Amino acid sequence: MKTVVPLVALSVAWILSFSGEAIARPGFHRLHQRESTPATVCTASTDNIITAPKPNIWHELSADEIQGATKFMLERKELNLTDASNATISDNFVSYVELFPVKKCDATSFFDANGTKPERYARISVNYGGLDAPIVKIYKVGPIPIGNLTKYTKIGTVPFEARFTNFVTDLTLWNVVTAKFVGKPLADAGLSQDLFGGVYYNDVNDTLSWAGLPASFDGTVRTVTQYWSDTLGDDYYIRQVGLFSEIDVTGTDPNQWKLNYVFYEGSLFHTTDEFITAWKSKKLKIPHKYAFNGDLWSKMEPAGPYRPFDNISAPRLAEFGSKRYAIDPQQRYIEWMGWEFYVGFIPDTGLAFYDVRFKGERIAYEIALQEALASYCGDDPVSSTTNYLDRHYRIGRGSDTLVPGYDCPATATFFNTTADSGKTVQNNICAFEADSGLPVGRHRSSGATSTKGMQFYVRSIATMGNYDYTFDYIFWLDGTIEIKMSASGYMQGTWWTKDNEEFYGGRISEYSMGSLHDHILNYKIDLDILGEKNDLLTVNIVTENVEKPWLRPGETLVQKKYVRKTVTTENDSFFSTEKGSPDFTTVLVANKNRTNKWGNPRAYRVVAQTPVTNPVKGNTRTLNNANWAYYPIAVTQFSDDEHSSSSLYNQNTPTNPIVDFHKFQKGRSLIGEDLVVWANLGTHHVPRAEDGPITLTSLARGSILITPFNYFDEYAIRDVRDAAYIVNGNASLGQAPESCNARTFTFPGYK
Ligand SMILES: [Cu+2]
Repeated sequence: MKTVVPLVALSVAWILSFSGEAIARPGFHRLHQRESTPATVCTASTDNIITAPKPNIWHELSADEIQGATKFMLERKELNLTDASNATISDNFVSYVELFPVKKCDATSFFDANGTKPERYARISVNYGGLDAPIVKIYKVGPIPIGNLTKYTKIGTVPFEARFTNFVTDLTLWNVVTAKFVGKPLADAGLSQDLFGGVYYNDVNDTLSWAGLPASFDGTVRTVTQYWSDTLGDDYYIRQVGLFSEIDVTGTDPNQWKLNYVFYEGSLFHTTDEFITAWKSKKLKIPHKYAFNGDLWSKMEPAGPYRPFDNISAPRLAEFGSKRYAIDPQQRYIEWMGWEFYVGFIPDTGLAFYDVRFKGERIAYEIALQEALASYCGDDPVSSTTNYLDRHYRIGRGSDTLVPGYDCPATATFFNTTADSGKTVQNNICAFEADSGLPVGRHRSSGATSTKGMQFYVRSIATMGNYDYTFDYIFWLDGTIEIKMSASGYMQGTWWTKDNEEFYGGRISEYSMGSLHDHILNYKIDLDILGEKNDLLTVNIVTENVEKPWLRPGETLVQKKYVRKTVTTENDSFFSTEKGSPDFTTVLVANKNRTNKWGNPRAYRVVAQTPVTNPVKGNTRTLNNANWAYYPIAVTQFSDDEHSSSSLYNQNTPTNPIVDFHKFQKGRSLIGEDLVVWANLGTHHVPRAEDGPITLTSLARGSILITPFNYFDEYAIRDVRDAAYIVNGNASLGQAPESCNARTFTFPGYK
């Protein structure tokens, strides 16, 4: 047996030049070689600050830009606007301000051809509640900052009842009418105390609460379908008491609003009087009454005996002297191990990535979440109609400050963002390098090779009411990008009944159950493989039954084989899971004019690793507003007019959506064109007791891989030095042992 000791002093590291101040952007190819020295202490590492090659033109609007654009609109007397801070539902006010998407040709001209920097514009929604026929108008305002050339242009309208819920102007009134229509009559009669163990008068002594989803089918009528819970805290999502109701809140005059119904244990009542009469008559079916028994099952305080060694702090990441990545914090630009990219943050969809390059070449112009569908079912008015399109609730706005050391490693670099309100949100993006714990490449024969599977993460976590979506964008050493979503937080539960559980979910507590639902998320992946002119190739696997000369007489060979195809138009580029749909396992965006050393077109492959699709067609809540959810992968020709597969307002316009993804399928050519891949990830969430109190990320997750396919001549990790390479007992080791507690090792097995 030979003993091999680490040869740290001989290892060579690529590290960044770092003076502690801003330096010119090194670029991966400009890094200089320097001998590394072993770290002897674990000191806090510092950020390597660089200057991005160009400004981040995709950066969300700053507070100054938002305030400037809003003030500009307020000063236009002809628009007749009220300051949003004083507005009521029947006023005209600015309800949303975001960056108007940058045109791709302007961006690439600026980045690639030294063109002028694109002007910035705002997209502004104005709620016109003060009109006889209320409406939401959308304006393009700019250029900003505001100057002599700034003007506003109306670019669209949204039906008023499809607007998103304003917590000041809308929710306050809904609380008032809910108490008037439901809470007070049921409490005054003593019914709510008897059946639900509490009361709701919309005051501080309330012991019941309600939550609900505003819904409209075409933006002309607006209803709030409500489930009722106790008021223990922010866990009301799974503490239902068995009461459901629906109010009609169409229009801007609360005096016109009305109760549609209350629903209890399978019985629907059009008035509370009907409900109270049935309750008093003792004819009401009451399988069980809700009574808060002090059980805090829905809280998350740790309890129970310690697991062995759990009194000891768990291992954590450490860095030695310097981080191995560099950032321009102002431009939110990052370089790591050959990767370079800009990070955007869109108020309604969160993290987005632009000009993503690997080893100097642009791989993607844009990678960004588009929409998140959570589609439920059930035997009650809420579960059966819940189809959240979370963009409506603004995923970016829901992404709050992260917990260092827990949400992200303590070594991470944290970034702030600016919300659409203009407020700075601290540390709600983190970026860090981490060891996946899995070698990205390894083999052992007479010797051994093992390359550490380091990964670079950019993460944010959005809490969309009950749910927490962790959004990860993971960059691999080999040129792969992994898009990953992991869900946690509270399920939207419902009142448990035996019948409901039989078909629609699983019981998780004495009173409540989780409802069967799907999470499906859509991403825009605008790949540019060695230029914008690309082709869509598929490699499908079929079986053949053939005769071969080496077989015995009469014997045939059954085996699989490739069918290679160039998809020529959008008629064949919407890949679904339905029978007869083309196989989407190997979808390539390729540059046919650029081949690798072996003659194959250089390409990237998009793999929908969790190809969950919406199994429901015809549901009125998802008629045409989430058509992307039927295709794990769809590919279209790029158009600035098809910037996104969804919109802020798709939630409440299922019959006439602002964006109908099916309209992207125009039959356009995909030959030598700029291609956009729209890919889904997701999970069918079949509720289990272990989803209580909160869902865990071990199961509730999905991912998409974007990975090189004949893009290189060989694997792209040969230049990675943090690897063990052992031949004939001689070890060449990378940076791995350079740690506070370097572990020497023996390598048995040689004769
Ligand atoms: Cu779920």
